[in-house]
Amino acid sequence: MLLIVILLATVASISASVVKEPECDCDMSREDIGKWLMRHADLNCDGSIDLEEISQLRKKNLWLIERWLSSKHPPEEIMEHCDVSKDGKISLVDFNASKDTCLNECSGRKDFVGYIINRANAYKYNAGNECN
Ligand SMILES: [Ca+2]
Repeated sequence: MLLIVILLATVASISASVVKEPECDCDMSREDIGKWLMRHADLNCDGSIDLEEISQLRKKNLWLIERWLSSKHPPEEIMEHCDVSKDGKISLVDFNASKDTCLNECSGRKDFVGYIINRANAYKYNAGNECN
């Protein structure tokens, strides 16, 4: 009996320590965002996203006031959070491996989809230069 109580207490404490992300009603999964990035933001088709490509993505899709607001988070900061291999480029492997630091919050993913991806799709950002 004591063993069962200890087992249940252990299971309860493990369950309580697991923090689940609240439901995210984002239009795209993080995985789909990574695929979109590699398909549409990789301007030189080298299979990864560099500082210049991040800058272009912002410059072409954000309004002036939004670019000014986003300047609090320069491309170098994005690289710091998403470039796991630290080679100056965000590959799909980097993106998939950085789920705890790069677009890790629902609000960030929703903003990225709303401000960047939806607009880029609307006017066909990088149309005709898609690598895959
Ligand atoms: Ca690239």
